[in-house]
Amino acid sequence: DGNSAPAISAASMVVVSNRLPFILKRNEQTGQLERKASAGGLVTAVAPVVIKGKGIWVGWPGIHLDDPNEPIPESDPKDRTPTAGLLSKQVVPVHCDRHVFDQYYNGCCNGTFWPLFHSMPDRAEFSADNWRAYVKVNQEFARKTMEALEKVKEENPSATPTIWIHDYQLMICANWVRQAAEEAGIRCKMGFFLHIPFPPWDIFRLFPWSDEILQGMLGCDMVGFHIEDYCLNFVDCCQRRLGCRVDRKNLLVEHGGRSVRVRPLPIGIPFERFVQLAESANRVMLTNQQIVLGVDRLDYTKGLVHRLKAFERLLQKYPQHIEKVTMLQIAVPSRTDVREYQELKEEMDQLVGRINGCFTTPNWSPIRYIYGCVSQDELAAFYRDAAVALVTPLRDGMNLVAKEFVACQINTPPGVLIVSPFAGAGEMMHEALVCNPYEIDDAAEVIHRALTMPEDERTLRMNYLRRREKVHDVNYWMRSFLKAMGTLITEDGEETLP
Ligand code: GDG
Repeated sequence: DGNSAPAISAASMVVVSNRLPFILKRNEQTGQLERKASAGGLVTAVAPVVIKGKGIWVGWPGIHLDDPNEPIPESDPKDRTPTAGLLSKQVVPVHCDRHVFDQYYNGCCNGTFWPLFHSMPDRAEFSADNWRAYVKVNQEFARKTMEALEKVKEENPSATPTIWIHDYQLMICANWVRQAAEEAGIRCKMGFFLHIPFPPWDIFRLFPWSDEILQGMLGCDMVGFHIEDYCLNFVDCCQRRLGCRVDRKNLLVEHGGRSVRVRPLPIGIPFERFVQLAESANRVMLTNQQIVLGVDRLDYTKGLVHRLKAFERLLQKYPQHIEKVTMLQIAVPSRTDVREYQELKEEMDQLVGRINGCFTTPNWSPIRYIYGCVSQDELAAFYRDAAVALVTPLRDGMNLVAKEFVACQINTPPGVLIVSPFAGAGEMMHEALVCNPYEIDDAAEVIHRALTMPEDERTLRMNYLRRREKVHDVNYWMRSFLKAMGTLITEDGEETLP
């Protein structure tokens, strides 16, 4: 069962992320707060460890409350999601002023760090006001994390708590926690994981307060990234910006009299859960069509415009695919308050309209474009029944869609994965076809090759891809994090470090 708790645990873990693992909504009729589950792989893997080890999750509840002391509701008795067992006392919500939060989240996180860390500096805006808001919100998260730390310590005085801070929204949180914990005489271990790429020095140095970011991350004992390239970029920046002594071979950075470990920890997916979803989902009703599938948040890093143009080029160059192949693109609305995202939506609408207008016949349209979210069952069916998955971001930390697609490929013969070398996933999924999304002509060639690939080659490639993801699933990732922290508890007690 993909939803069951993994056989790993960590006592007193405090997870800190921008969002809580569920969001709060106010019921219009009753006026009561209710939990609304989020379905991501991260929550599936991490929530059971927090629940089992009597830990706490710190994060923004997705709503601005007039009374910040309004209690968090317990989960609904009918709730079967991974966070159902998370008691309200295991949740510490972070509240901020609406305006400051907007400057922090839409401004600094998504208007600056997101484009910059994806090596698109021209899209980044640098604002001292937004940076001040970022500092303020991180400080508030640190204060709440300290509260959580004191609570888990009370609950289990003999354990050494592990604090796990997530992602680019919280890069400068650690030092305040470290300081407060020292003053309170609480020993703890701190780890950080970045879900997006860490850029090379030449890009990173553009950020006016880059030194504070590095110092913030180095407040942890261990800093994790998806792949080694990002680790090396980080180590390089520490050396060049802060003058730290570094060890590139063992991935260590010396800072403030401590040695900080830097580790590649590629995230995985709940593999078995996706297999089960694919086994039970209904057939996709696009008879006699080869489906070329794309699934993304509507984000300029995902290369959606390039992808549509590549598909258009395919139809121009290889008209034999007309009426035989349909591109199905799901684009989930994302960050709709940010201008760049509104403009991208416009551009996509126009491009889909132009290509469909150009190629549509009385019986067929080349592109089915869904601007919205589909259920996980539907998603699994699309993954299963697609002939080709196009995972062609311009830049992507890892990309889980590539992994979910191969997990769901249970039909024989299977389909083909096309992946960009600029996604973390492209680094490890060696048996996929590789396609540089910037090169439209070549991308069209690669799609053609995928659509016409012999069955035995497809089977061979897919078998290898699936085997790797099955072993390196999200629980494996969770375990690797705890190992890297030296806080994994196995049946025979606490593991020590090499
Ligand atoms: C960040 C990094 C890194 C998508 N459409 C629907 C839907 N999804 C789900 C997918 C997948 C997730 O959203 C997207 O994950 P990605 O990894 O592709 O991308 P980001 O959101 O940018 O995530 C990324 C990740 O963090 C983890 O570290 O891999 O590089 O950018 O799980 O299944 N789910 C449903 N309906 C949809 O329409 N239910």
